[in-house]
Amino acid sequence: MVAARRTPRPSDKPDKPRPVLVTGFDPFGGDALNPSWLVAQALHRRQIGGHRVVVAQLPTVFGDSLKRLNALLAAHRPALVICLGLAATRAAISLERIAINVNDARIADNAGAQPIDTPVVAGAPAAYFSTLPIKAMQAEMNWAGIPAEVSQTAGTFVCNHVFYGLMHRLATGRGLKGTRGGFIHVPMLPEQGAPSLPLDRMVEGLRIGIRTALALQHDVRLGAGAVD
Ligand code: PCA
Repeated sequence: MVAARRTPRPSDKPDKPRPVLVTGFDPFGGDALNPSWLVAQALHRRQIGGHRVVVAQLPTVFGDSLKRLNALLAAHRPALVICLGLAATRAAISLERIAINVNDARIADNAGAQPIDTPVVAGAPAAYFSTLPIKAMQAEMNWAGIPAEVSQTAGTFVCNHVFYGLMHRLATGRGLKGTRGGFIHVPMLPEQGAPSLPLDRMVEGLRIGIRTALALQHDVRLGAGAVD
């Protein structure tokens, strides 16, 4: 007797590694460009640690930025999510430790909104920690000669808004079990002023950071605290 052929099921396919999602923002506050988007673009379609990088731009707008991010999370179901933004006063790649549940805008966003002391998600926890191995990522970037630091605040503008919304969705959203993520601020480009970092060093720093995050499920114990 010939054994009946079993109909192939989707689960028979060898698991394709889920992608890494990297986002950057459009220019804001009168700037002509936003290096966070240039860094993201430079990483598009790269293979890092066996995963393909997909990138997308978020608008520097409260609310709309998170709608776009949530749609991207649903579409890609990434293994890892890194949202990038510009922090013009910083000299190093800033690995953000914590997202807080507040919007308090010193300047208007790109749609003219300037919320003051509103929650990102009403009734949700006060804060979430990044689930990226930020200490290990900092160490690996520094060993490669790229300035990087752990940052204790992502501010209270659209970057923190997106960071908080991302972490809340990863903590509570369906189909995102095991997805880790966080936020990284990058400095200005040399042509924008000082302090700054050249684009190729930011891109290399991110490549190293992504590789490290994919390789390590848990962070290493290294001091990177701040006294003030
Ligand atoms: N930086 C801003 C928002 C967009 C960006 O690139 C921030 O740090 O909040």
